[in-house]
Amino acid sequence: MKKNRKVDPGKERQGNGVQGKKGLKKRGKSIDKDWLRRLCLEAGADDVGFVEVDRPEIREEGERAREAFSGARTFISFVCRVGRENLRSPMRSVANLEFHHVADKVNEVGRKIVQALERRGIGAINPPHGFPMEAEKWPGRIWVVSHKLVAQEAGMGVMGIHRLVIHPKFGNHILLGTVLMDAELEEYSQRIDFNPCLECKLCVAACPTGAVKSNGDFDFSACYTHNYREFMGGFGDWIEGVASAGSVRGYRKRFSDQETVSMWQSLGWGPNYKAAYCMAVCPAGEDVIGPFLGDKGGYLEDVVKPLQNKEEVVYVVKGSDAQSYVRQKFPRKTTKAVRSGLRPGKAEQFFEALPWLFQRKQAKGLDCVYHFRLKGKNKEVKEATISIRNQELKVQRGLVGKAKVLVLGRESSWVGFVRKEKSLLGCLLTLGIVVLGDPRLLLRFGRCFPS
Ligand code: B12
Ligand code: SF4
Repeated sequence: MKKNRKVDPGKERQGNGVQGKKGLKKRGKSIDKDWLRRLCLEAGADDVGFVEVDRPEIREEGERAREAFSGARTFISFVCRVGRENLRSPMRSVANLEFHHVADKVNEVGRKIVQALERRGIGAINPPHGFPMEAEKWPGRIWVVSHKLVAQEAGMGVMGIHRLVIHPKFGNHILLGTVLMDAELEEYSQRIDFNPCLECKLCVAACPTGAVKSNGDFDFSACYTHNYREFMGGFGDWIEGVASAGSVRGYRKRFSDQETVSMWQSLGWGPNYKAAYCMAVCPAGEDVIGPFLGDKGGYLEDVVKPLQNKEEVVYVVKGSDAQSYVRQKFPRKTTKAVRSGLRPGKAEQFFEALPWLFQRKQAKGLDCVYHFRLKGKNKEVKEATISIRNQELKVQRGLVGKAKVLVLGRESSWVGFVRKEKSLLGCLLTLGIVVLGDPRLLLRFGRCFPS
């Protein structure tokens, strides 16, 4: 085993004395954990943990980290607290102010850590808290590092039913940051051995779209379509609405004056989230739990009900589970049918995105295996098996087992149809798409993935 030499990190190196990355690796320099922890807390973090980039549990994160910073050896995962009451206000401007402020803080703390490390000859980068992201990878993974997965490994908390990381002390009222560093530590942090989630399901009750399920499932499409209406795909849908409106009257028919102002506000000031109610209501965490344990009924009245009863527009995709959910559960909210803006550019993205778009309720009673065999531009064949049974979806690469429906054809035709740029009839007539099996089963398939 390589013997690591402990560095005296207290000393700042200057001018020519700064060690390059090469020297650092050659000497197998390791950093003192307590010193690094102090540095991060002084930079403004509320808690911090450290994970080796090649930890097998988060292999993909390690690979992505090296893509962004080839020398990456250690993840520094840190959290910054978010003001709870701002988040809980039914006034979203109040919540968004806090979100944006803490997001800036996370970026600033990351930057301060990087600068302090650099001054000591240690290379490091701080990927963004959220935005900007790698937009050219859209609609795939556009983020550099998954802060949640690293945070869990660093012992910063565990993802609750609502998929947010709950810190044992601060609860889920935190935003996360990660610094990638090219030095190693002698000792790394480990996951905490309990889940602070109480399984109280208040997040399920508060979510205006039904995205948070009581069994821990998450309807990505429902959350994304509403909460992110003024981000990425939602913004794209609005722009397409503007382009196709034809006239001022046409535009006004589609969009209210409030929507225009809201979009302007998001563009001018920074995109505004529509909800985040799951985060607002979560009572877990040592510092947070008191009022909930003291008076559960009162907590429900004061924190959960005002959000449930808020009169507001909820953006949903037509025919989605969210559309019927809002109508049933929230009589004071109105739905507006929009497109999510999530659409694939190639077959792989289509297969990859199916789990994010899958609408369980629409799949009721469907028991079918579909085979897709699509030919790409360079004659490359792209195959997948998609099974829907008991309202569960399974996507496998290649053609597996027997299928009731076989979809053959050109990748460009199928993707064009999914993107609503080509009609199915046109594709069938030109043999761009050939469907073998009961066409009604293909229609049912389409209804399971509205976008
Ligand atoms: C993508 C993303 C989203 C997506 C997906 C949410 C999700 N559950 O992952 C959407 C747009 C819906 C979203 C919403 C919100 N987010 Co967000 N988001 C991210 C981002 C960029 C990556 C998350 C991630 O790692 N996903 C992958 C895995 C780990 O997540 P998962 O839960 O297992 O997977 C689900 C989905 O992500 C999806 N999925 C899985 N893989 C992939 C791949 C692709 C390409 C896509 C599109 C989807 C997808 O399917 C899974 C099941 O439905 C991070 C920032 C970052 N760089 O890490 C912030 C982050 C997770 N978000 C955060 C916050 C605060 C929110 C919101 C509260 C936003 C708001 N202010 O309103 C809501 C809460 C929704 C919720 N309950 O999860 C915080 C969470 C803090 C915490 N305490 O945990 C983060 C860490 C930002 C930060 N730096 O603090 N977010
Ligand atoms: S609101 Fe309740 S169920 Fe949801 S994550 Fe928090 S503790 Fe868990």
